[in-house]
Amino acid sequence: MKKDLLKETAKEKERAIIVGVAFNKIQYKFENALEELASLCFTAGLEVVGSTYQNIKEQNPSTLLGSGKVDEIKLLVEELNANVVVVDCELTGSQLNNISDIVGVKVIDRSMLILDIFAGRATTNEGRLQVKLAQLKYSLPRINSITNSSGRFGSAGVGMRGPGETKLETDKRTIRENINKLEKEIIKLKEQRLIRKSKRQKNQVKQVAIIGYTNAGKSTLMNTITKAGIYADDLLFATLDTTTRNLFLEEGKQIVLVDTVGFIDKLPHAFIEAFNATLEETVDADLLLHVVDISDPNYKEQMEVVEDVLKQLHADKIPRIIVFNKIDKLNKPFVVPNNAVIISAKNNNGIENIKEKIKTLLF
Ligand SMILES: Nc1nc2c(ncn2[C@@H]2O[C@H](COP(=O)(O)OP(=O)(O)OP(=O)(O)O)[C@@H](O)[C@H]2O)c(=O)[nH]1
Ligand SMILES: [Mg+2]
Repeated sequence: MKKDLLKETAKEKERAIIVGVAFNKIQYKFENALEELASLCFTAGLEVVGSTYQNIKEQNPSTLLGSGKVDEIKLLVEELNANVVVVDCELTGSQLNNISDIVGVKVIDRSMLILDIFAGRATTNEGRLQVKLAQLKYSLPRINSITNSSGRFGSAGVGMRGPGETKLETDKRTIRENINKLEKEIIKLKEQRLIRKSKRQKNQVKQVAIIGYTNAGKSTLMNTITKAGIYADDLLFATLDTTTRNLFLEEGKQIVLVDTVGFIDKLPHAFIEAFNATLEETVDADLLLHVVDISDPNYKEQMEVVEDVLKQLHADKIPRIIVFNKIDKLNKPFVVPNNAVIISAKNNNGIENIKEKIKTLLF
């Protein structure tokens, strides 16, 4: 036992080359995008040893990236002794295979990376079911390349983590059967959720969902307001399962507050499909608290991503309060717009303003 543990700790991290991708953008902050991709890699347990990027003007169908870029990546892999390449967008199965054939190591895309992080994070039954479903939906059209890749490069490591203890089945039919089974289980859970919802509506309790980009401070805010004791950490996707708490504002004014999974740029398609149940907590809300990390240089882009995802969920018409968070990290003056509050969730600063705004908007 002890020996195995030693082996485990001594095991070297996979060494990754990360590849930023934009599609015919005039201005694109590759530096910021690569920084976020590197954080995702770190969260997934990869060591980033090198990076490159490409603004793709004409897509090369077989590898997406231009052939010169793929050759450059091959050189980087050899020079830096990397054993995985992470590309910052979603790739088809054959693109994954083709790039991997040229560069000579495993290739994973952004969606695989995010789903892999989710697989390591889900703690509730529902969370695990949804991650498993998302992974299966992602892998179904790519099954050949995933099988090839695990054959060539071993079935361990990032991008190969099975949902829970099981390995991804290699047979398409089995995958389809599993997808059906999971969808049925999730529907059952959804029914329970609907019962809870109708109870809530009968009692006329309003639901407020805390939403926002990953790492914005949603769980910290939830903890500060309700003493919920939720895991909050400087990691992307620290929260994967929703947590619900009652919050008493004043006599006759009680709400249900929900902490939700964070959003991120280029969320995997399979995620939105599979996480319907969790994301419905957002759609069902009477009010959204959109938490923004004002200290992040990319906060405007992150707000746009959140707005985009809300549109995809048809939740963009729900009234919302913008909560600019981490004011303690800001060293320049900031003019707060009318529909917003500015707080430090960590230092318990400005929280009363949120409660006041909620009261005015909901009661
Ligand atoms: N300086 C500062 N740090 C904060 C503040 N609020 C949250 N943080 C830190 O930001 C990090 C992320 O906080 P979380 O509450 O986990 O963020 P989240 O939005 O729930 O993130 P995910 O669940 O990963 O999407 C943690 O390290 C927090 O301590 C704040 O007001 N000021
Ligand atoms: Mg969280």
